[in-house]
Amino acid sequence: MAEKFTIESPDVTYTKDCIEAIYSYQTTQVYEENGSLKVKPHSTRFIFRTETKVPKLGVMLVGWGGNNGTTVTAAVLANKLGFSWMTKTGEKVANYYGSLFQASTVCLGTGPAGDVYVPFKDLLPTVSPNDIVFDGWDISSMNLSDAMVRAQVLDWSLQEQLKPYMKKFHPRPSVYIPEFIAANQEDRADNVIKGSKKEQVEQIRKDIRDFKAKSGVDKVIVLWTANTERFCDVIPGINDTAENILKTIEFGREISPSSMFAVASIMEGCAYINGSPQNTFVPGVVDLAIKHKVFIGGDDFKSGQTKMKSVLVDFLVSAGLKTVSIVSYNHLGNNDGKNLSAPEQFRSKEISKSSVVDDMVHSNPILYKPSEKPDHCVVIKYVPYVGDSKRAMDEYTSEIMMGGTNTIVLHNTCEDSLLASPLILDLVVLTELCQRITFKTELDLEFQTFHSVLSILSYLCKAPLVPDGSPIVNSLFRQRACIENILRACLALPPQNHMLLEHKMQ
Ligand code: NAI
Ligand code: DG6
Repeated sequence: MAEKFTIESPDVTYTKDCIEAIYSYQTTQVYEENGSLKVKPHSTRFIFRTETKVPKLGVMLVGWGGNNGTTVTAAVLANKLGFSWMTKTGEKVANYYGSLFQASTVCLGTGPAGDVYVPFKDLLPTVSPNDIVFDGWDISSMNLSDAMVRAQVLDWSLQEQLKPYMKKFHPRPSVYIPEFIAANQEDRADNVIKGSKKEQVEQIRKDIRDFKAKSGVDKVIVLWTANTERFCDVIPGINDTAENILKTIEFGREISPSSMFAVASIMEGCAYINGSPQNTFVPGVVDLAIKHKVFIGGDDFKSGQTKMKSVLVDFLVSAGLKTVSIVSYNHLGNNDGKNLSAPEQFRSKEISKSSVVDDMVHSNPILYKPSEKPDHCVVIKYVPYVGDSKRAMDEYTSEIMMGGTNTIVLHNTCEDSLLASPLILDLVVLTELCQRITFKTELDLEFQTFHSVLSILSYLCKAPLVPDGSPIVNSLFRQRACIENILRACLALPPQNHMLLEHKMQ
């Protein structure tokens, strides 16, 4: 694939198959000596290699017939076919707004006329969403055209155009274990794989192979956008190691459907991403992914209220304002809201929505004592009338100078699935790109891939999954900078420093 620009540097080599970049990674090490802190700048030379051939990508969605599954499939079709449609406010044209890769830009550098921006997707060769082939599973047998109508997300005249294409898609039968999702979902479950857990996992693996063979895609990524499940207990002997999780499947012990999909994907060498909050990635699944060198990522798409929270609290705490109370209400009327009206499924969501300010609070010991945190309350209510148009109301109270308080109130209304769908595309595009990047320090003999737990996906997730012992970053702009700077490193470009020194001289 032709690059959209070339780097003129002795540190970058373009070959027929890859871009190789020598990159100087600058860090600062801090340690204590004789009661005082010593700070040492450190530089490590890395070599990054990026394969440039973009494969034909297949994406299998678990929960394909749901609001996100139908909306992302419909959006890609509408973009690919160049659809436009009339609404009461005028003509609308298919687009990928909300996607980091497709709709945001990065500053490459400065030209004679000022800063030069390119689409994020052009930094390195990436899959175009228009070329993704979709397939998937759902416990509801409804074809995707009817499921799109059921979802009530897209404008009617767009749905009319999409119907002939969408009705050709039929979700494959899936694993249904009633106690993991709300009891109110039972009447949807008419498309279920029969048999033991071992046979069900075998069937999922067969489905992946079948899709790959019939569609001719080069690789498959599997993504969970099915209902939020309850959390699983982590139990030694059951799900604590790769060996035990495989035995659990073999002997039909407790495992969630989402973990069964993760195991099947890993065994097929396919990356697996979790867009919901539950702990799919019990230690045994993580261990299995590491052993098979397969990427896993999650958890829970960071689409609206939480994205805002990870910007706002970062701003407040880094501005020296002590946020002391965060209260977040949501009401929504789609099937996600219905499922979350059950206490155990709500609890999974409450956990993932509540963890997002921890790193910001810990970063400021001037404001917070070691065990101190803001009060943080999350409420979700099911109100059928509002459908997918979720309402989120937030109140942030911070202590300001000299005993004052500052309360900020936000009200956010939007179609939930139209925020989540571009994230689904970014998750698979970024994961696929990472599969083509290897790197090593100049002291290493062999190139290596990223760690199986793909923490670079954090920007897109409410509760980022990171390798054991790695820091969890929730701050949205740090998460975005991480992606941008790693992609820049693959081109031997330094991180953006925003210093503009050349404009600060006499
Ligand atoms: P939805 O309820 O419309 O769709 C979920 C689909 O999963 C349904 O069609 C259901 O039949 C299916 N399903 C349930 N269990 C299944 C299984 N074991 N195998 C296969 N299919 C199964 O929900 P929606 O709105 O599409 O959301 C999907 C997930 O994404 C939920 O967990 C939600 O909490 C999460 N999420 C959604 C966000 C959004 O903005 N829409 C943002 C963050 C997370
Ligand atoms: C209620 O909050 C329903 C949830 O599924 C959310 O809509 C979804 O997780 C998005 O959450 P957020 O906080 O990223 O807007």
